[in-house]
Amino acid sequence: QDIRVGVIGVGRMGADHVERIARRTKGARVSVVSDYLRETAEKVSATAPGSRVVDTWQEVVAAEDVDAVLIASPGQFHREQVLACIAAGKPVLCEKPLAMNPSDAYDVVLAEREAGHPVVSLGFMRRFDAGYGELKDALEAGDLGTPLLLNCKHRNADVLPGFTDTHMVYDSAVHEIDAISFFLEEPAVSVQTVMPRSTEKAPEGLHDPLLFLFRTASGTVVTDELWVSTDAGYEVRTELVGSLGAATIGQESGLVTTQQADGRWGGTVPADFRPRFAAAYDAEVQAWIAAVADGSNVAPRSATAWDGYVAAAMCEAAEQSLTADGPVEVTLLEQPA
Ligand code: ISE
Repeated sequence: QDIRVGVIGVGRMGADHVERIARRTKGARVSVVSDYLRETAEKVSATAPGSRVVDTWQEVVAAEDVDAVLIASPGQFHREQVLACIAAGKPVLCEKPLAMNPSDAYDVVLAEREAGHPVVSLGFMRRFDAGYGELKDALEAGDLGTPLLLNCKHRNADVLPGFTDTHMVYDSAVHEIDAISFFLEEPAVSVQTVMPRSTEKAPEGLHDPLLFLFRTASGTVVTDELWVSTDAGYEVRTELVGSLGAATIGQESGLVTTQQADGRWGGTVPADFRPRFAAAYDAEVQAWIAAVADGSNVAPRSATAWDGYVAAAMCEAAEQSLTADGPVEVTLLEQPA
């Protein structure tokens, strides 16, 4: 019996997930979709045979033909929608971020705690990227020794209109912020912003590029260089410098060609996160469906509601550090038992 998935929000990311579940995910199908633009929902539903459209996200959560919910709406709606899934007892995979502030994220942690069993998976897809997995394995095996530095670069060709410094933190840097939890298994205790002058292509309200410096309690330093209006393409590189050696992932490794005509040598850069992390998204959703099917609801290595809260707490400090003189402390509430 296939897991029937209801999808809330079928813009760029949600439509990509619908296509994935309809075509490639084993043991699942899309049963219901909604979007604040009904027309968009209808278009996307037409690509997933057997799915139907409803007007509101509440109807997706309540639908009898929905066993599990995938949320791909904008971040500011996540708290309310995830809380509704918990209340309905339906496993949910929510796209990052869990919330746009730590207090909203903590509400989700507490509600899941009340429910008494795991319900919430958080869509930090990089945890399912092959390179991320290899680096994690190398760290766990002790091959790299003690982590000293984690150097991250995150570049986008462009961003949607209205993208501000706050989005840079909660939408973009949040990926590296989760990488801190994933690789180092401890949150940052402080964060500092370093602001180079901005590119002339930076949209209004955005400092671009931006550099964040994080420090963990045990003394690892994390550098996160963000540049989201490169015009070039999507690039994510991560280097872990350990006491026994350094390891780098995310180097472009696709087809490299020699262009005889103009004397160029090289490859291409993916346009955005969909092609770059296609395999990671596939693996993430497949692992989630397997976890829903076996009743554990949250796949091994998946980010949890707690990871989402910790990320939000680090994001809050990162956002404050945009206008602070020195490092800003990260404060964390206690993890409920
Ligand atoms: C977007 O929301 C993502 O999640 C992408 O991975 C990131 O590169 C981009 O900057 C965000 O806006």
